[in-house]
Amino acid sequence: MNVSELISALDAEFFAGVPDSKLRPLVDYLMDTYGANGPAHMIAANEGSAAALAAGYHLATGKMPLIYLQNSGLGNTINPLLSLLHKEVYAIPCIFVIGWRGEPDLHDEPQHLVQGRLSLPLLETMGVKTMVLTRDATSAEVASWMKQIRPHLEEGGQCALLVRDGALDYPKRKYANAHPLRREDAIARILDAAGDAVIVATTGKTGRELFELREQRGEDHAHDFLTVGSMGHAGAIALGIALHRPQQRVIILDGDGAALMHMGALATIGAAAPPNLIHILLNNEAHESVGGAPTAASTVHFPAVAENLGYHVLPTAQTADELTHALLQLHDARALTFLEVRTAVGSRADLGRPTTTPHENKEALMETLR
Ligand SMILES: Cc1ncc(C[n+]2csc(CCOP(=O)(O)OP(=O)(O)O)c2C)c(N)n1
Repeated sequence: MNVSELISALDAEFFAGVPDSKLRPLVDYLMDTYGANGPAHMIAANEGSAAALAAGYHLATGKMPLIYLQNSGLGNTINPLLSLLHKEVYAIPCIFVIGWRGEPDLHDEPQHLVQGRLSLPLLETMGVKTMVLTRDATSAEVASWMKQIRPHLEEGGQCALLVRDGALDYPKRKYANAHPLRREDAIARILDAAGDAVIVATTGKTGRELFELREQRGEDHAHDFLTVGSMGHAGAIALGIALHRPQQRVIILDGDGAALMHMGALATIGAAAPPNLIHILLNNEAHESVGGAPTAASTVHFPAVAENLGYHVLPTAQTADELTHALLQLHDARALTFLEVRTAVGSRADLGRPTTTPHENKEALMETLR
């Protein structure tokens, strides 16, 4: 279904969400039509924040907002859904449009399987009336379903469209920035300098590139934690390791979208300040792994934030040479250190996926940490 037909059928005028690869047609349409930070469309730091933004829109206008997300982010919305939006609390009607990773009958990565299986029952348990949007669904069907559930929405209930693969169409938008350094090349240089450090990589293509680089270098994966799900939590995972293995150097390979998603973790890390922890932010100002739509990073000065939170901060690296220079300084770091690396938007078309399971990854890393 064409995205603009879907939006007319839903009769929505305000959109907030976190980008998702399955919802790329919707996100690209919203970017082309409204940009990312206007009154009609906001890309939020996390899905709970998108739901709260939507609540504010309803309070201001009385109208019904649309919140979009990948089902991985459903957990982030549960708190505002059940204690803010729900009809037994503030009764704020809204429409969720949810990209369905791990949908039944389609192959998907291990981190999506449980969430995929539970998405529909979870929504039903929370009282969210849900329609599964398939490839052959029509906008007339969506409009008639909306009519049917109108009493539920008028009472302050919520509804969701759970979007199956290929259900939405819109031409792909291209995203780019002015930075020359590819993320994969940055990770390769970081590996050259990492020695026996443990690396906690963020969700998405960073972990996939790390995995492939280890294979290319003939190295095992026993020093890496790939954080295949749980976007935004790599920093806190690394903090837990660093505090309890003080002799072990630990590197966080973070993304700007992920760092923003749970930015409070930076404060916790700064407060604990383990001297064996290095936080490297691969900042492409984009949610590159799910299509490339922007994050709020273009208006954030991460090094200044990190410095104020208690990190020792190295100069930002924008080129491969600057990165190599910064990594030399990291070698002697004896304090919690932050390094921002500016990277291009993009990745190899033939990038693979980890061939080991999350369980095997965990066991191997724990063996290293023992
Ligand atoms: C809670 C949650 N929301 C959304 C996603 C989908 N998702 C996976 S990677 C990603 C983008 C990550 O962006 P960033 O951290 O900037 O890294 P980049 O992909 O640009 O390297 C998103 C939105 C997810 N896995 N989990």
